[in-house]
Amino acid sequence: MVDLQQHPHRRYNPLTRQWVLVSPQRTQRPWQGQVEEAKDEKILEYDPTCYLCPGNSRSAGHSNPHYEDTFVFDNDFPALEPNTVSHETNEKGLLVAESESGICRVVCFSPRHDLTLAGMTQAQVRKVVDAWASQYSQLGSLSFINSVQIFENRGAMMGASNSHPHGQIWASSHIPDETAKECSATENYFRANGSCLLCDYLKLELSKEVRVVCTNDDFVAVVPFWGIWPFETLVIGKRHVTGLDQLSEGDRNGLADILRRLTTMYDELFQSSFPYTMGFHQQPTDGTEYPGYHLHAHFYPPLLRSATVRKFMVGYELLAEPQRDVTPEQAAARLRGEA
Ligand code: H2U
Ligand code: ZN
Repeated sequence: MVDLQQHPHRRYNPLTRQWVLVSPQRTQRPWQGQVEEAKDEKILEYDPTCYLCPGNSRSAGHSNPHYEDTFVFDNDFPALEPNTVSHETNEKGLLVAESESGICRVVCFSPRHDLTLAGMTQAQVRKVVDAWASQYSQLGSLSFINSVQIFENRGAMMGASNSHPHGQIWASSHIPDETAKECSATENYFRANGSCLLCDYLKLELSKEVRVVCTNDDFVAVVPFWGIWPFETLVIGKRHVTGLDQLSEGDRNGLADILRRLTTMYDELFQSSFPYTMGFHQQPTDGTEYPGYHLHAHFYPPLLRSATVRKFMVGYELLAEPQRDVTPEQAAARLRGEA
């Protein structure tokens, strides 16, 4: 086997059926590009100007209750609306459009303005897991909702508008592209092999250990073999379930534990509140069974080599395919605090 830590090569992502170019020989190159300002501002426990803190008012005259753990509300500026005008456009297969309807919600993880998932207790994160699971079931059971995307944008670098710990849910009538890509790849794999792609992948990763970042009895976090972002991770359940709604009590505690531990490892890596987008991929809620679909979460942090140097998807990556220098194996070792 050729040493993948030495030579440029491509890796295949079986979930999306796309490739990534890996160039480990480039990690030594000097950095003269943009450097972000390191911000170390003091965040208050309660911010009277925050639109997510308990008791405060939001836009459109709504005010938040004095909530004690999580709080979910309909986004006041939703990207999707339940009652859109239904339409379809198709001119020669070139000018194609269709209406899209849906529901957008905001999930406050904690009444405390200054916390992050890493700083919350396992019991507090468990409440967030419960809120996500219940939203998935609730929204997914609506006849016009066929896919539920739960996500968190953490940090100004990722476009989060507010440091209060919160995430979003966009539930839509159509199955969006990333979910659809994964669905078709995992269902094809299931039909061809009679087993689940992520169950099989997890067995391989647990036997090799090199890309594993942390584990508990129920979940594993790995830097995927095919990751695009330098410190991208995938959180995979050890048991095959298709959505958060199917997690047992024990699994939910396990998920809360691994989310806390992983986000703590991220913060420790560059001694800062690590920015990322994270989100869950779950079975579509269109009434079809997807036996090959395995619940998982992706973490996509934008940092390249330190808290102040970020990765941009530009040039070759926009025009040809994504590329990385630090290998997934090196990134996993750094996240484990070994390198
Ligand atoms: P982000 O920080 O990821 O942008 O999420 C905050 C969301 O909160 C955003 O989608 C919504 C924005 O539309 N929001 C409200 O629903 N009400 C408000 O009063 C302000 C912001
Ligand atoms: Zn707040």
